Amino acid sequence: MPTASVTDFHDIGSLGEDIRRHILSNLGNDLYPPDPFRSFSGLAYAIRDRLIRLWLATQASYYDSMTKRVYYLSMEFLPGRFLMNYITNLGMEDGCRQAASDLGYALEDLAEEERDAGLGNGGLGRLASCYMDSLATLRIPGYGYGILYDYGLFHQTIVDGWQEERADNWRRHGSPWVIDRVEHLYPVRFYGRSEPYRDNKGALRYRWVEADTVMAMPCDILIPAHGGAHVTNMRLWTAASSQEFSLRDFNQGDFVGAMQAKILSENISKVLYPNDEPIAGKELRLKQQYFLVAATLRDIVRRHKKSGPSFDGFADQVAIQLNDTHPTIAIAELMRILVDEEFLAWDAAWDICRHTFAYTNHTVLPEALETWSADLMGRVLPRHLEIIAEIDRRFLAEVAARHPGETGRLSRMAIIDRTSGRVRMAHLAIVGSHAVNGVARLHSDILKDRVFKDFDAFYPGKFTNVTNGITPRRWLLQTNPTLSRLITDHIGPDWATDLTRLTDLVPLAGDPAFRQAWRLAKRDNKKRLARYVLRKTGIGINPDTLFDVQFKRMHEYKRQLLNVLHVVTLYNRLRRDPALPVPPRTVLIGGKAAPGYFMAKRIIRLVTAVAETVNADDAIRGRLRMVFLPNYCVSQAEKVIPAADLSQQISTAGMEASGTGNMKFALNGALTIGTLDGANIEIMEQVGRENIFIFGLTTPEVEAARAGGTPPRRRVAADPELAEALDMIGRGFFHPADPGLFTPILDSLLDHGDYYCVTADYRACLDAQDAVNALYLDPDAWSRASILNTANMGYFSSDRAVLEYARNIWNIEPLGE
Ligand code: HBZ
Ligand code: IMP
Repeated sequence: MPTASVTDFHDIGSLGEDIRRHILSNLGNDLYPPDPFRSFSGLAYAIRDRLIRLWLATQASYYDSMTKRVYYLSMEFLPGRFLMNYITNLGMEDGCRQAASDLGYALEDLAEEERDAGLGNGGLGRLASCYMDSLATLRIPGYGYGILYDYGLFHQTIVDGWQEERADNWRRHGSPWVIDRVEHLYPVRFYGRSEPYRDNKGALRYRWVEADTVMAMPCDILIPAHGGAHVTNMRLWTAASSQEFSLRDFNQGDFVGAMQAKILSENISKVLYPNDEPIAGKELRLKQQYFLVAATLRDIVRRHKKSGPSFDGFADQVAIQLNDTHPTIAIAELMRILVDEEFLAWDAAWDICRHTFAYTNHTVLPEALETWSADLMGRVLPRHLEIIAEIDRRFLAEVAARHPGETGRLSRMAIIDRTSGRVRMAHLAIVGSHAVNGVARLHSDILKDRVFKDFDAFYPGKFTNVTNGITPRRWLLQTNPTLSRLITDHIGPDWATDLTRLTDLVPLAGDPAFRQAWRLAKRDNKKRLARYVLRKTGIGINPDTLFDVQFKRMHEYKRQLLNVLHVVTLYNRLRRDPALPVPPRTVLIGGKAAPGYFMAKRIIRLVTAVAETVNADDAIRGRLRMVFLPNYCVSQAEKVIPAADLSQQISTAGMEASGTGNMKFALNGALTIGTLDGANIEIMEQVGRENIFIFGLTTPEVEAARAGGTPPRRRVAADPELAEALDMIGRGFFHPADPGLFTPILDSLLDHGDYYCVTADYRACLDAQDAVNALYLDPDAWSRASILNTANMGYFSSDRAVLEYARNIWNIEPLGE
């Protein structure tokens, strides 16, 4: 087939002409009156032309090399905006800048016109997007598969200090990057029943009958490699109704009823579920999961069958990575396809499954381990429940054979929990995969030693670790041009694809001129953020203060509350002594709370209340300011991260699986104040104990504290500053109109055992903050530490992580040049 060469996109037409042509023919408009969104769209379509050519060439090269491909299945992707990412990766910056200017705009202003694709909750979804970037850049044949939600994660506003949620209708004005593939529609079934029958050889078989059907339509979003020579794609499914579908219903004579059924079926891809919401019993969520899985496996099988009808070599051609348990029903679906539709023997099918799938776990919080009621699953996916029961039966027979008489072990390990009648998706994922990984060393150890101890003993070697990584293209090159230029001027440009090259900065950490330039770059970014904060909140912040930032989902285990207690204490110290020798500080906090998470929302209210009081107090003016920045999302992260001096990563030890925000901040030269949790431990090992502020209980100490350490009230009584801070919060100092507002927060600390160890870590946190202040007062020492942070973050590139997956789990080699 004719394909474009990888280089000819530069001359498919002048960019300016293409933009005008697209505005005319795609948008049905011209340039008058000038309109930034229209100009953005025109530019976007012109870039998309170029991407498509490169994508076609890449796809052809996969077929030519008959290579194994990886499928990254994820209910969430969090790509954010695309425009600047495409421009940076394709090396089109100069041309685009000129084209934008010809249209009368700065390129940055056009970029602001784009809505974020917020198709994920947080870390898990953003990780998937970083891995897409690395797959493309490393030339690893692969795809992301997910759902194209009409509504992404809700938009957060703050009204009277409280979080309010608004629908995120991100595609209302169209999205130039989404390529509808109307030619590839697949039917996906739900409900009905499983029917046994005899085939013509008399063998007992099963088929799924009387099911409802929904159509899945693929939409592609392209992902270019750095340098552009290779473009892969995410394929996101949207629920559609087909001609067939409506015809069948028409024939039943009930037009409006048929239309209603059609509309209901399209609900499947309507909205992303926020995490931290009780998902149990949410039938629509189970349908979303199966919708993703069924459509994706159809596509995988379709592609596989191009090379012949046999499934013998399937696992040598296909690797499927399950991003948490959310797509785990894929294991039952592949079994169903192989056994019920392709008529393979159970054992042969099971062998293929186990060699194909691998599972990544992202949490050890017991409340977040996914289970489905067998009743619900049996109703929605009757044949899958039967298959899972058979997998369970065979698995438990193996366990019983190796551990005779150990009924306790059997019930602990069962896939279907007989007591609760629930299907444990993590157990299905472990049993049906050849590899299971955690996302940081500590987390993987906790999986092996605690959460899945029985499974680790039963399957030696199946559990492994792949510490998370982030893409340096988006998280340094693209979002921090000031610092990137400085780095490239000194060590050349290769760090963008080999992040370990940043160690060439180490000698420069001792160079006063370089330190000075480093500080100026940071100051530039802080000025930009200050303008953004003023625009979004009306609050002025001073770029010459220490920017202390904590941006992440609001959760008790992430301990934004501990951050607030530090602020209240600092406030009290400053009120007592306005001349206190500490650097002036700006504390910035951002993050969304799940709409039904009472405590997280109350903590946001506490942040806004403390901020209001502190910012209004003339006695400490210029010394301390606090801002809650609404609607944290990828595009906001791109503004906050380059401007941070201090990155707060202060989760209760043992609870944050990895964290990836911690990596982004450190890569951009922020110093971390953090606990020995998740990837913080590995960051400490890389940047050096002396260049990070570590404090607080370790994981075993947290366990000991919970098992019966000092009661919180006794701790508070023994620490006057802590007592004072809690007393102020408790008696309404920050919210006189309703003094009892924060009682639930105090109760959780004082009367319900302080599960997250906020009071236990308070004093250590304050001590660590004292060390922060001391270092910040010595600009040269601070800059040195900041440079050494950036210089030593090479390990946390998603290229390293994805190569580990490719070599140790997928058994795929990069294609090479
Ligand atoms: O995954 C996060 C972990 O909390 C974080 O430590 C880790 O760095 C990151 C990437 O490995 N987990 C999530 O972000 N989890 C979710 O977003 C989530 C989404 C839907 C759910 C449950 C959790 O139903
Ligand atoms: P898919 O892999 O079938 O989704 O196809 C993606 C793109 O790869 C197509 O649009 C074609 O450009 C290209 N392609 C598909 N099948 C083949 C093949 O058999 N040989 C070479 N290129 C192919």
